[in-house]
Amino acid sequence: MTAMETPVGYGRMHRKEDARFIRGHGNYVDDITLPGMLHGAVLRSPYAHARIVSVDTTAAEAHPKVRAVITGETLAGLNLAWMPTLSNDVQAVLATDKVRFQGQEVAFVVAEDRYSARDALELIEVEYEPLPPVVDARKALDEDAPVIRDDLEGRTDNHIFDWEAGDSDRTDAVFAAADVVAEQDMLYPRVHPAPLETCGAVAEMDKITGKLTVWTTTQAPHAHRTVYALVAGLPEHKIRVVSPDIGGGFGNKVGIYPGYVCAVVGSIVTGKPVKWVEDRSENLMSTSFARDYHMHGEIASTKDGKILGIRVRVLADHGAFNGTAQPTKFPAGFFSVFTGSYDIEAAHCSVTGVYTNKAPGGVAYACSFRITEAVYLIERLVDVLAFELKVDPGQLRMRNLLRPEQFPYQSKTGWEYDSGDYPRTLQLALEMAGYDRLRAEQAERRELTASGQSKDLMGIGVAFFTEAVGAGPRKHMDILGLGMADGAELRVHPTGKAVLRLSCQSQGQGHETTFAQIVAEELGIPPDDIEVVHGDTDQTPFGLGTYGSRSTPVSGAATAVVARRVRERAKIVASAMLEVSPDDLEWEKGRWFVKGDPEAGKSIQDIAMAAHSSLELPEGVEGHLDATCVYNPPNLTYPFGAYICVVDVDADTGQVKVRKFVAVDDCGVRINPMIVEGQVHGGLADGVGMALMQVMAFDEDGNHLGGSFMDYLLPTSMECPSWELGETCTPSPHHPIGAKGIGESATVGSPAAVVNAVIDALKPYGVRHADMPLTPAAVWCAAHGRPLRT
Ligand code: PCD
Repeated sequence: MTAMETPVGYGRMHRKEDARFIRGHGNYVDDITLPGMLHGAVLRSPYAHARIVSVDTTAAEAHPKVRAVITGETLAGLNLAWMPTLSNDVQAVLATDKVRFQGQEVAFVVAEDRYSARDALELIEVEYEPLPPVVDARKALDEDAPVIRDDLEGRTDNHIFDWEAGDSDRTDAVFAAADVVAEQDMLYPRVHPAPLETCGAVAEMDKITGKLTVWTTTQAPHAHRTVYALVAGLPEHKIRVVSPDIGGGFGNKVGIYPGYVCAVVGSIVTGKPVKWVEDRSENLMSTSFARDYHMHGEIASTKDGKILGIRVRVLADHGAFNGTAQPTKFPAGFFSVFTGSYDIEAAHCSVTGVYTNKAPGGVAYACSFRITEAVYLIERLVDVLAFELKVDPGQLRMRNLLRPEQFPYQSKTGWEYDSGDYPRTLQLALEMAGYDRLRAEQAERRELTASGQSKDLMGIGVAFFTEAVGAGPRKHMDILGLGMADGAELRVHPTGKAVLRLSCQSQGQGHETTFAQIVAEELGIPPDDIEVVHGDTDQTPFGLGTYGSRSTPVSGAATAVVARRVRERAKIVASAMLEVSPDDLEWEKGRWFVKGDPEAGKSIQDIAMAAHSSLELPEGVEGHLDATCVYNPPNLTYPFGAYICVVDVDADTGQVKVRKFVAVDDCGVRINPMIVEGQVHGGLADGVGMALMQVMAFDEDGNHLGGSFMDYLLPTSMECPSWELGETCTPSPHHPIGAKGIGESATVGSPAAVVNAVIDALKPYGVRHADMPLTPAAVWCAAHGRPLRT
């Protein structure tokens, strides 16, 4: 390990939380054990679509260790059989009428131990009447398609919504006048966030105090508490949601799952704490999936490669309940950022959402609300255009990128990109990769393959992405009516140590370190002297939580603001201590001193003690050193990056090896470059997984074919090259410290780079596109013009 200085403020610094994580002292939901705690297990539907004729729990109830069996009927009696989803739909907590996807929750057993709870599931008799399922989203709107949501009044089809963005007339006009139009169907397959820690909850209802405490895997503890209060009619101040250490979220832990609600009901019914933790298959089969976008994209350009317009039609498979996570006004999330990083004249998209008999969700898995789909679409389209025009995809991008002087840039679909210098970032990536040398090597290789001397194909993929992260502003963005702003509170103790309380929630990103670094940078208090408290609604201010890489853009801003407020308060205290006017004081990191007399100064630690002492403060100035802030972001932040991937493809087997990957990211000011690099490494691995290995497949009966890590493949170090990272820095002009989010950038940008590389390798075969995942079979079939049988 390289030596690392501990800076006061920004810079590389080992993560404070790692001391407990790498020694096995993390405290996850499943580590929580309470006296008298019982264990819950969920009975799940074996069918994708079936009517429930009857549920007989007699035998399960007779099991000696079973304390309660809860069914949809029990919940219906409490008015809890259905709960709201993040998209203002409803979802069954436990099924009453029908099951609508394989793995859906049907009953909940509470027993003395986990094994008995599981055993008793087998004693429940459910009679099902199977119904034909809708598996293929493209058939969901057929005349004769079975209606999945007959629970919704007046519902006669599987249509959820139509949504559009951009100017369709203008786009049509631009297309009509263009020299070149290329179009491409592409599927962003259903994938899953698959965090290492599955979801779970421990619920404890204290009947004497009336207080409900829920320790749970949530990325948004405050929002969950409000939803519990509204749905169950419990007083909000009597609910405490605690999100302890979280073993990865990736969007999977944004929503509320039936198991959480059942644990709460189980505790109310039995009067004991109830723990429910799902297993791996349950996580993969029933919790929030991501993507599942069938896209038809068109790109128009002049004959010399100036991109003029983009037109897109999307069919979105939302599963059995519309539970996608995004701000209310955006049913397709931020998909309308699909114009990407290019200077174009017009754009339009229309998105149709449909129900199918699959698990609900549609979370922004490592993606700010469907931006991954948008980036993949545009970056594939640009390569399709390069293919048609027979030009280099790197040069085609360079020619069309937005120029620095165009920022702040108003996109054709309504976004205001805050800042960027795209050509510089792409140029750096091309140089780092040795792009020209790579192309020369590829040309030599192609000659060898053409003359039959080699079977090795080489591909070079370029992708450039722009993200929009850090939702709100709250005026435009809310989830279930809760505006997207976040709070921070800072308190400096008499001895100069501090505690920072945050509404956002770390799932492994290192907030205990980076947020302490923000305070350290602003106040000069060493990061080790700052305790970061998060994930407990009793101890932290209200806010909407962590997803969409919003912690740094929103809570990070709130943190800088509270630290600056404390600094201003410290100035008044220092002026009283030094008996000078505040206007005569100047700040340097960690102390206020008298202008022109640097010796006469007081450190922040001295000031903290004085603020709590008997020192006489000016009229109206309260003592102590505290501040609070609710930060309502004026705009999103727009990180961006240029990625270059090099692959070797075995022409005989279709096996792809990622040889090299260069990633240049720009997330504005970096608080902790080491953490930023770790975030990028993780996201790049995700991208390789999605591009080459991952898909949630279903058979024609709606059986889930990816219920274990034997079938749903996660990338390991074996599939990943040694990442080569570069950096440019274009600060966000509206963020107090100029930072933009980074947590999801690499997952957003990398799939397109990998796919572009593989398709580039197959160019000698005339291949222009093939859908992810590019498994050996998919690559081989694409190269040989055969249909891929899935
Ligand atoms: N940073 C720095 N600098 C800058 C930015 C940032 O330093 N400029 C750092 C911070 O502080 C943190 C990190 O980095 O620590 C990140 O950040 P952000 O971007 O802000 O983000 P956040 O909010 O914090 O987080 C979230 C994200 C997401 S969203 C996801 S998916 C993922 C990521 O994060 N997840 C995860 N990453 C991660 N990691 C880990 N380890 N784990 C996890 O789970 Mo979603 O929407 O939910 O789907």
